[in-house]
Amino acid sequence: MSELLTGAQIMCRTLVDAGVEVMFGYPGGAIMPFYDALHGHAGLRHILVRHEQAAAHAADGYARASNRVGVCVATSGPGATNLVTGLATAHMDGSPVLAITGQVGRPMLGRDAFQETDVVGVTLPVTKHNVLVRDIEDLADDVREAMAIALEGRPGPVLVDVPKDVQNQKAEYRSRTEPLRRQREPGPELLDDATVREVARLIAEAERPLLMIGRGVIVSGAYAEVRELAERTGTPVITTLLGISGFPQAHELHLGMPGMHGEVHINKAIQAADLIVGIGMRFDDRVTGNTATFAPRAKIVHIDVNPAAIGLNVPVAIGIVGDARRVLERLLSAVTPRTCLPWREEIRRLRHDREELFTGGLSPEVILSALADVTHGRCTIVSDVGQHQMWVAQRYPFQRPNTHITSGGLGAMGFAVPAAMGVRLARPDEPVWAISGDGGFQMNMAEMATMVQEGIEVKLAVFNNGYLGMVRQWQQFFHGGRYSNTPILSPDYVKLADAYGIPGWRVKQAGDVTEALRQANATPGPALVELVIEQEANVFPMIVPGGSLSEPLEAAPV
Ligand SMILES: Cc1ncc(C[n+]2csc(CCOP(=O)(O)OP(=O)(O)O)c2C)c(N)n1
Repeated sequence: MSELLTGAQIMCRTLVDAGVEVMFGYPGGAIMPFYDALHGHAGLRHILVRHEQAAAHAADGYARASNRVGVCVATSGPGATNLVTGLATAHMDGSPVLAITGQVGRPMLGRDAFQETDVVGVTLPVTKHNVLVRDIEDLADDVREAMAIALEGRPGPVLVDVPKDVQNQKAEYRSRTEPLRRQREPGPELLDDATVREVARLIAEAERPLLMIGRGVIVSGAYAEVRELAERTGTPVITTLLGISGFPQAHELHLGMPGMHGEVHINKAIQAADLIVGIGMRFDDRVTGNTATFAPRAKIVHIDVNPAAIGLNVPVAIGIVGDARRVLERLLSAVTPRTCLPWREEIRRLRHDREELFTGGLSPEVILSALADVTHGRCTIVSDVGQHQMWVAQRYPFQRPNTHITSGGLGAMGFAVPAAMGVRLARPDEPVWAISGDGGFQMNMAEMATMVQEGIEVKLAVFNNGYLGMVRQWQQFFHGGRYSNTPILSPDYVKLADAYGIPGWRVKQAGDVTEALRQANATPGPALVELVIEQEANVFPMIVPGGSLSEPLEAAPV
C-alpha cells in the first residue's frame, strides 16, 4: 500500500529501510524539513557534531569500522562545503560514506541565492557519485542508488543534494520490492584459470617473493585467505599504512610497514625481492619512493578491485581486477606449498636493532606498549596525521583485524577525534582510542562536547611535542632547521577536558604512563591523556621524499 509522505519523510524511510541507524550532522536553513522529520524519530539516531567536517570523518570512521554506509548530513552552502575534506578522505581511502545535503529550493537554483553553492560541482572529484534531486519521484531511488554505489567494488563516498522544496513536497513512498544491500558485495569475477595458474607459477618459482597488502584486504575481509597464502607459500607479508591490522603483527611472516617510514630491513627486502604480489593496495608514492628505483628486481602482480589502480604507479607483470578475498580463494587452490626458508633467513639477517633516538623522557615506544598492556590489545586505535601516526603504525602490536584506522591517502589532520566517535558507535563494546598530535587535536577538539552530549565513549591520547612535529622534522632535515610556523601553543588540555566535563591526566614521565592510561581506559565515558613527549623527537627511518628505498636516513642529516 502506498502513502503520501513529504520528501523529508521519504528520506527518513529510505534510510531506515536501508538499515541506517545513526547519522552525524548539523542543521541549517536548507535542510530544516529533513531535521523536522528526524525530530523524535524512533529509528534514526542523529549525532549533532560541532563542525560538518567532523560529521564526514565520523561517518567515515563508522563506515570503516562496520563495513556499512556511514551517513553525514549538512545544510547547503557552508555546511556542505565543510564536508569536503571528509569526503576527500573517504574517497582516497575507499570508505562508503553517504552525504545528504540540503540545497536551496528549485526556483532559486542558479540565482546566487543565500547559501547556494554548486555542491554537486564542488564534490564531483571527491565522490564516487553525486546527484542533485530535481524530482521528488526520484528521491528514494536516488538515495538507494547512491548507497549501493557507495558499497560496490571499491567503496567510496556519495552525495545526494536535496533542494528544500523537494524535501517539503509530498509524494507516494514506494518501498523496494527486492531487499537492499547493507554490506559490501564483492562484484563479478573475471579471473580466468590460466592467469591463476600463471600467478601460482610465479610464486612457486620466485626466490624472494613478498606479499604486500593494503586496505582492500580489510574491506573484503580476506584475512584468513592472506594468512593461508602466506603460510602455505612461506611468503613474508608487508602491510601498507592502510593494510595494518590486515595481518597479525606477531605472526612470524609479518614484516611491517614499507616506504617512507618503513623499517630498513623491510625496504631492503623490497629492493631485493624478485616477486611482489600487491593485494588491495595502490603503490602510493609513500610506499614506493622514487618509482624508477622501486623494487628493481621484482615482477609485480597487482590484485585490486579498482581497475584504474592497476599499472597506475608501477608497471605490472600481471594485473588482476577483483575482490581480494575472491581472487585469493582462487589462487589458494592453485599454489604449491613451500617454505621459502632461505629468503626468510636473508630478511632476518637484514634486521638490525635500531638505536633509540629518544634521549630522555617519554618515548612513543613506552607509550604504545603501555597502551597495548592496558587494553590487552583489545581496542581500536584511530590515529591522526603526523609523527605520532607513524609511531603508532611502526610500534603498536595490532593483532585483530581492522583495529587500526587512519587517514592514509589524504592525510587529513583532524581526522582521529571525530572518526573515533564513528568507530565507537559501530563498536560500542570495545575501547576506542583516538591518538592525535597537539596540532591535529586542536583542529577538531570541539568534538569533546559532542562526546559528552551524546555519551560517546572515546579515549583521547594527545602526543604533545609543542610542534607540528612532522613538518618540523622536514624543516630540520631539508630546510636548514628554520622552524617556520611549526612551534604551536597548546591550551592546558587537562583543564580543557575538565571544562567539558571530561577527566584528564597529564603524563611527563615514563613511569606514570601505564597508570594514567589504565585509569583513562577504565573510567566510564570519554577521557583524555596528554602525553608530553620530547619536543624534537624524529621519526626514523626515513626515505627522503622522492628518494630511493635503498637509501634510508637513520639519523638527522647534518
Ligand atoms: C589538514 C592538514 N593540514 C596540514 C597538513 C600538513 N601536515 C602533515 S603532518 C603535520 C604536523 C602534525 O602535527 P601534530 O598534529 O602536532 O602531530 P605530530 O607530527 O607532532 O605528531 C602537518 C601540518 C595535513 N596533513 N593536514
